[in-house]
Amino acid sequence: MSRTIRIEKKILEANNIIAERNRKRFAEEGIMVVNIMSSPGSGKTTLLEKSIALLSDRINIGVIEGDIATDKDAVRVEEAGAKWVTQINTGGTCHLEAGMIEQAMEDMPKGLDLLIIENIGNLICPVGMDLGEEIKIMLSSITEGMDKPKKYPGIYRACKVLVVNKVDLAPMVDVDPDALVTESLEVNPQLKVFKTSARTGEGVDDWCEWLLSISKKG
Ligand SMILES: Nc1nc2c(ncn2[C@@H]2O[C@H](COP(=O)(O)OP(=O)(O)O)[C@@H](O)[C@H]2O)c(=O)[nH]1
Ligand SMILES: [Mg+2]
Repeated sequence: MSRTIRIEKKILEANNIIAERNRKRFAEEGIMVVNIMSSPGSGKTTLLEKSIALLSDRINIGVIEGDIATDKDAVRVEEAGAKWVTQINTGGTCHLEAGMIEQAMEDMPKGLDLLIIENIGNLICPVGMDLGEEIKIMLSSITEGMDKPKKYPGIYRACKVLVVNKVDLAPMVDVDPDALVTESLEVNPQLKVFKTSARTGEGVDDWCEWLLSISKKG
């Protein structure tokens, strides 16, 4: 039992060393880096497509896509206008690690203002893995139900920002977006909150203004 804990600690320590190297490089190049986490299907890539389309003539956005398999998300954000995109396929690993980001950045061009990392869809495993990012963002779709903030408190506590997505589906799924925000704030009162529909575009302007404000040119 104690041996398992030691191994896990070692993995995290090794990850943290690389995360610090990544953080140093981001600071030297003046790139704002955000790490977006959520369940699979909550709308991360759709929100990114919409945001990149709105912001790509104002700032240079790079994206690192994390998935178990395929380059489908990389293709989507590239078509939306991202300046630089790399797809990581973990082959089964349920989270991104700092070493994967370091490797993905080998051909990263200079001059990016904002680097967005889309993590593997998972509410547990990515939480403890520092990638060297500045801000962790959580996307929560109202279709996941009201109980997720209390059931998965770790990810809500690790993040500075919460995006409640798919608000257009509120009447269909019987979840009040404002009530979900209240539940989330009970777990982490510090969360900065956006409510969006990546389908209709509701709330996406506010979210994009914030992305612009945190980016190098904001
Ligand atoms: N109705 C509705 N559907 C959405 C919204 N955002 C994403 N979707 C849909 O949800 C599905 C999963 O979206 P995707 O962006 O691939 O999720 P990801 O796995 O988190 O990257 C797709 O069918 C999207 O069209 C939204 O705000 N409203
Ligand atoms: Mg995706």
